[in-house]
Amino acid sequence: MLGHNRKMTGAECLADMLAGYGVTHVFMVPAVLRRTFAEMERRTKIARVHCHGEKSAAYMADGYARASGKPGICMAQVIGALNLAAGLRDAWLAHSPVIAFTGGRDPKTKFRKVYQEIDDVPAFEPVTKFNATVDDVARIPDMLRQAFRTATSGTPGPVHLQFRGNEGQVDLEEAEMEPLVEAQFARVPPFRPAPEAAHVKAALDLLQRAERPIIVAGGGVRASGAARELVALAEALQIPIATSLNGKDSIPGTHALSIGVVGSYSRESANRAVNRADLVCFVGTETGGMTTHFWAVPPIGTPAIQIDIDPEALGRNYPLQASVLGDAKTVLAAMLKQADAASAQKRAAWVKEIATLRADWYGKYKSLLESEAAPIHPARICGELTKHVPDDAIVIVDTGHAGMWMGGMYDLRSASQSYMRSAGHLGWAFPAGIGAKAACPERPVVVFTGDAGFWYHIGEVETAVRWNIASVTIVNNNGGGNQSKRGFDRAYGGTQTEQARELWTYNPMNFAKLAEDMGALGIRVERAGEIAPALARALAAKRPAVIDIATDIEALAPTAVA
Ligand SMILES: Cc1ncc(C[n+]2csc(CCOP(=O)(O)OP(=O)(O)O)c2C)c(N)n1
Ligand SMILES: [Mg+2]
Repeated sequence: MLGHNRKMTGAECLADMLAGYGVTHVFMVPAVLRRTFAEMERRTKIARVHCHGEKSAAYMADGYARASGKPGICMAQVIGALNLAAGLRDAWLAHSPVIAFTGGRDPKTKFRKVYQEIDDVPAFEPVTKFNATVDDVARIPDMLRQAFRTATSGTPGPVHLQFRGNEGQVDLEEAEMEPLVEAQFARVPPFRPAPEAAHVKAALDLLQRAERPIIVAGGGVRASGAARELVALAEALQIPIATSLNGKDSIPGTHALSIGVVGSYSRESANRAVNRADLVCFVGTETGGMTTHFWAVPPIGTPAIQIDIDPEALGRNYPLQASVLGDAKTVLAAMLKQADAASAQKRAAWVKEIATLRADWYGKYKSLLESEAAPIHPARICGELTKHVPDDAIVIVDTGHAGMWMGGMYDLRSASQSYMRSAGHLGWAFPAGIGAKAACPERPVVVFTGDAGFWYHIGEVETAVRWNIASVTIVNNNGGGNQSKRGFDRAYGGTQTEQARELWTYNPMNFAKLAEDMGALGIRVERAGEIAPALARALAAKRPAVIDIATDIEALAPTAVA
């Protein structure tokens, strides 16, 4: 069809195409596409990272994708397919371009009770943008191109390809093929659709007329790489910025116009500011329950405008006075070009109010951020990370209390720092950190997780050591999943019984020792003053490191203000 076909095996074609797309690592549990792995070794430099579970392989691919903007590849044979599907759910929720390959049914044998086989395809449906089968070897090139095109285009997201044969043995067959790569779809975003001029003007007019406008920036800002334009527009017009958890790295927390993460896992100054606004400008956020504290912040009915690359996102949860369809970076650059900086004058009182909200928050939490308590208060870990995480670091955070502590209390100091968080799955952050470090070996990667979150995929310490993928993992070790404490208090009608703790606590554990046994650097921290030196030592070690911090099981993260 394209004129450069040649006879080759599916495995040769797949290996060449993955290398052509710039894939450096794939994450998997064998046995799937075995011949392709052999061809990768012969023909490419792709690292074939063999993991301890399909879910963590998917999380590594997800971390790889979010850190680099390049699709992350994960794989499973037929019996592991649903474990892999489970791992795609966070990528789906976070709009991360992960491509999953599985082995699957052969028409020659299906419905005959083939060993290990069920029909896996439907289970991928709710967690993918494109869920398809490769039934004929000659379809490998066009289906792989479609996988990359779909994963990276529009609002990015996961894709699943099931290759024929329980181990994807279709890769052994030969056909006339061309391993053509469309480099444009090798990373997010492949296109930057420009907005309609009238829509830009309408949104800008509203922003410039407003006296207390606020921007709520989401993950679409990071996918578009639009942080610079966002902050420049905010500065020109003097508009404060709150972010979703997924958009936390849209603006450094130390910036005077940054008011923090808004919503449920949030900073109270952000919720107060958003609820005081006379106009909310949503940029690249799906205005979901977590970001809006279930549509209470701001309340529905607050005047709103929205910028998004997905037309179906515009106005989904908040009636809009103006909507702009387009790539965030392109839209914000167009707005900046036409912005009337003189209009900033009328927002001087609002900016002062924001400064007061900022100062009040730091005043209220200073003693916790600097706490000398032993066992250590988790807020102190956040305070130390704000000060000591390197300028070019990627910070990766688990969910639950980890998401609350870090979302609310940690500040990025510079525009060159990145922040990624679990979209809801406990246990995501540690493997995601391995994937992120694989994608960006030159950048420091610092993971923050609770102990319950770390237990999930602790076997992957061995994987990180085997591949010398030197992420640094900080375990907020309080001996249980203490986010559950409040919920069980409520369930027991106020105060839970002593026995109820069996529902959410564990045996004490020294994760530093476990990490050392698996070949990583392990550092145990029991005094707040030891956190910064431990981080410095772990980052300098250039090998996988686990910092186990003994923290207070009674410390509960502040809940959202509405
Ligand atoms: C896959 C999954 N299962 C269950 C939960 C519910 N959950 C949220 S936080 C949490 C406990 C977290 O414990 P830990 O990681 O130790 O953090 P801590 O709250 O103790 O700081 C649980 C069970 C979840 N978010 N994801
Ligand atoms: Mg815990």
